[in-house]
Amino acid sequence: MKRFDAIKKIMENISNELLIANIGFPSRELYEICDRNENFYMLGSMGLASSIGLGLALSQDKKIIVLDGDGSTLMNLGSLVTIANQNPKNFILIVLDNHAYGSTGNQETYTKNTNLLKIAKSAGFKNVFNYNTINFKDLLSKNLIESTFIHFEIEPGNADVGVIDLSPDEIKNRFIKAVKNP
Ligand SMILES: Cc1ncc(C[n+]2csc(CCOP(=O)(O)OP(=O)(O)O)c2C)c(N)n1
Repeated sequence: MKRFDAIKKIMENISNELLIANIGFPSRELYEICDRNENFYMLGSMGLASSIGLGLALSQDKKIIVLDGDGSTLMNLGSLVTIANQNPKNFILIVLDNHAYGSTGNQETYTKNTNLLKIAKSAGFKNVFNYNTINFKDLLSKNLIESTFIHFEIEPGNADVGVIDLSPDEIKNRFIKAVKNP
């Protein structure tokens, strides 16, 4: 399964959760599949989707889902340690691991040898799952009491989707409204 279908599967189960999407094709594919005010398309800062998600999780009660890439997770591994230790219960990090820097041409990352699921466990995440062995819908409906890391192994490949035709300000402002919306 490629990223596009993986995001589609995830979105079939989403209701009012706030979602932070990684830079590049993850955001573009999400925009094509299911644009909504609750999506924050992170445009510039590779590696920082999980940090942005953590800040949001700590500052309000809504559930946060971060869709990150393996390359970006590797770029900011320290964020896993910070999240696991802060441990907000309303935080779910899903790493779409295509073993590649997909958005810039599928150059291989090191996750063929380096196991992000084991790293998340070692960082201290209590809830660590392989997406293919869980029922994501059930997980979302549960009242989790700790932060969650989900490893979703996928094949490399970007869908033929357009760019996001929202300005950075539009993305930010409508997302802030969605965060504040009771
Ligand atoms: C600091 C920094 N380095 C490089 C880039 C260029 N860049 C944008 S997306 C990307 C690849 C991201 O790969 P990954 O996180 O694995 O996600 P994928 O695109 O494979 O879903 C790169 C290298 C950037 N935006 N910022």
